[in-house]
Amino acid sequence: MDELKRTDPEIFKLIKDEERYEIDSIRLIPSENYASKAVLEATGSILTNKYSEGYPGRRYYEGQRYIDQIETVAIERAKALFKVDHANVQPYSGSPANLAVYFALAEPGNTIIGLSVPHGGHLTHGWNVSVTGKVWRSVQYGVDRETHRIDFDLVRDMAKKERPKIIITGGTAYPRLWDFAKFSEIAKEVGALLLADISHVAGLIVGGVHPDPAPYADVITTTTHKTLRGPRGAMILCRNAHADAIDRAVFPGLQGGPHNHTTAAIAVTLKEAATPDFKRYAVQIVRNAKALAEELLARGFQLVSGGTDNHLILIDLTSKKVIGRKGAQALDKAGIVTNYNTVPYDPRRPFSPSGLRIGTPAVTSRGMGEAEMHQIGKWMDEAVEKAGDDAALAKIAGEVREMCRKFPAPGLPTL
Ligand code: DSN
Repeated sequence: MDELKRTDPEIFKLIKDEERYEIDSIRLIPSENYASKAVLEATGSILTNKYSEGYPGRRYYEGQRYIDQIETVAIERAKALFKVDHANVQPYSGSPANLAVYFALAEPGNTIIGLSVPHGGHLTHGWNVSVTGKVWRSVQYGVDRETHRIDFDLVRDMAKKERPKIIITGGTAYPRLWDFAKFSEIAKEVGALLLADISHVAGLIVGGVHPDPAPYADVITTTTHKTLRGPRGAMILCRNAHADAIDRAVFPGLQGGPHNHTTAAIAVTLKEAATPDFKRYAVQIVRNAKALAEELLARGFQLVSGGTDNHLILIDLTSKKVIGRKGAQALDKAGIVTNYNTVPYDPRRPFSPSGLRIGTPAVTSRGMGEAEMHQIGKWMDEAVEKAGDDAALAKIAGEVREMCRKFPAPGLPTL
């Protein structure tokens, strides 16, 4: 980045500081990862110079001889990897992708049903502060108070009563598997379309360690940067019957020119995700999450739903007598990056909730395994215990740094 250093030393320095932070900390935010060098190179390429509104072979700008080929490669790889009829790789991120689906398949005021945010859903699944909860009539389901698992009786009763146009599965803080077959059964019973937002688990699906939504969902949305380990972007995958409506909703309905540098990086990501190495990584993400959950449970942490089946763990810190925000701040000082989060039926407010959300995709990308997860669980316990004792937290951060240097992160230099 010599030229950046010369042109804008201030931004250069901040990027280098962030780089050092990403190398020297244990990053447990379940939606983050380390994209490969190849993905970073495509993202930072000259493709950022191009405008190409439209789709391959149907553009509103001349000069698309290479862009058309790049987008076609990305589309074909997405179709093959996720076993779907149609792929749109242009959504700027997950939120616009979900918005495009509602815009394409439901009229304003039609009912949509999704998992509520305090129970692990996403803002764009119809939460009331999101445009998706204002333009469409949103009714939200939750998890069972005891088991913290999706309450399918509730979903079925709700669907029968509300007659939604779209039922949404998927979330951001649900540590269990999504039963797409069951959701599809309910959707069919009430004549609704099924949307599977697999943003968090796309990499696990590709790796064969999470059920596959393709046989059940009418439409699938996914970001490309979480377990899938690509650039910040998204895709909409669907059956042929919905292809035209989805494409029209993305462009010209909601977006202008696609971000071609991202499209190229998505293509690279999909190539990487089709390899045996990626499958091994996906299997290890789940093994690591289970090992970390086991260590935390043994140390008296209370886990929502009692554990995990996927890449993420939701901790209710109440048993440790620390609130989520304080816990996350102490952990950050100890070199362990997490995010505070609500837990189901949380008596506290979203800005200062009771929980912590963690996950294993990024540490798995660094090659860490079960032994390191047990060590991380030990450090987490110590750090939460020592919240407020900056010297003790700094000591843990030193140990964390030492371990991190032994596991070079993809896309980042070795120190
Ligand atoms: N904000 C993302 C997450 O952290 O899960 C979801 O969009």
